[in-house]
Amino acid sequence: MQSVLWRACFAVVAMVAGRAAAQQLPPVNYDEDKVPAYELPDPLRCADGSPVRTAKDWFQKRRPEILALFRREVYGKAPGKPTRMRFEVMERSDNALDGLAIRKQVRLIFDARFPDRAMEILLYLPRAAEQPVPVFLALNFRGNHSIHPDPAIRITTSWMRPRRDGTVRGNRATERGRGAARSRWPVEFVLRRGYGIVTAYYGDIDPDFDDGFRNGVHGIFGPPPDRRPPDAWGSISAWAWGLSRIMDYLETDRSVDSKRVALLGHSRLGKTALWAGAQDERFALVISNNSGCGGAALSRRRFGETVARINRAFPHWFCANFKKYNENEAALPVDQHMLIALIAPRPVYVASAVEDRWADPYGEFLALKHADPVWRLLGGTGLLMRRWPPLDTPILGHLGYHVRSGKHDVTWYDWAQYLDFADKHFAHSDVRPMPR
Ligand code: GTR
Repeated sequence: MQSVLWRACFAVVAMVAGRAAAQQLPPVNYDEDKVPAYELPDPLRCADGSPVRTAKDWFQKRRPEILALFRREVYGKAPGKPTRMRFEVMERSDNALDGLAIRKQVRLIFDARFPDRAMEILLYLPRAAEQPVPVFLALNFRGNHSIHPDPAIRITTSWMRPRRDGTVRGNRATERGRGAARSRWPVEFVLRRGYGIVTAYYGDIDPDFDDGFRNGVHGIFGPPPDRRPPDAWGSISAWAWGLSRIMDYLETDRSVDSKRVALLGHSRLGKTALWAGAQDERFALVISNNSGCGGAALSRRRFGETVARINRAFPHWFCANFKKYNENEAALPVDQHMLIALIAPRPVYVASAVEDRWADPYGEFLALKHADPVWRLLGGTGLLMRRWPPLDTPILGHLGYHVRSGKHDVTWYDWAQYLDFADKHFAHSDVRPMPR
């Protein structure tokens, strides 16, 4: 009897050890002393070794080079603007939220041949505004109806991750989810500051699971799942592409000032906001909230989540080429400071949360710091602090930063800083596009 038990124990131990060996990932590092020595690629030196000395060198040579590297090696290449895209206004009220707002719900059909694959955009605009208003644009995780209890918000019918709290049943959102994410969306607060809020459910663009790229916009625009090149777009690229399509809509809406769109994203959607802002220069200001690995945090530090861990947990987020850098970050031709640099000279705000060690808060600050020379080259103020600032002490230059106390989340504190940052830049004329 005893020997049977021993054998069973041995088998379990062997199975666990075997699995660990197959994964071959070192333990997650949260110790600053164990961050490996690394050398970052220089954003201001071209692949051929020539230095970037002028705005022209940056815009005509180095920026396109870096953009191409991120497309090929990290996120994958997305198609352009679809030719058969259509917008339909589904609902509108000039007296929403007790008279504070105009509400619009617009259905964006990516391709008229696939009328069922559509994204619903929800807009709240301050009713008191007499001119086109600046807006905050951010995708949401749980459906448009989750951002506010307003009963008029349409509930998405797109796939949603199951949840035990009754807000999703059988992969479909339910009425119970109405307002469920409101702590992250201070709608009235933003409207009273004179900004609109624009949102859409990220799963309307591409459902967030690995289905071999059949559903969502990958299924419409290809490439076919069995013929995907290693630089084909992953889900982050798809969501970023969706943000550009929302911008296409905003450019047609005369109540919105499309030259003053602040793009915001949290976590995986923070990675997405940075990538969208890097590619699409129509976004005037970009905010990354706790975006971490593959977002604002430097990959080479291997602190918290690493390239290998993110690729294993979310094989559909990045392009296939990115897997070459699992446990091999030094071979990356870029690091995430260069993603931020692609947004220059437009203002960028990176926000960390000190307890969010998985996202490497200090690594997020360092990426911003190493992006700073590009703002300085282009005549911006850059980052106004060389050292990691104390907790809850925002820095507001052309580059904004804070490390908030608390956890991985979007809070009113975060929003309050973003509103101040947007006020500062949207009210001043010093954020005009640089000469080319
Ligand atoms: C985590 C992931 C992070 C971050 C986060 C989120 O599981 O490891 O990179 O994106 O999800 O988006 O909530």
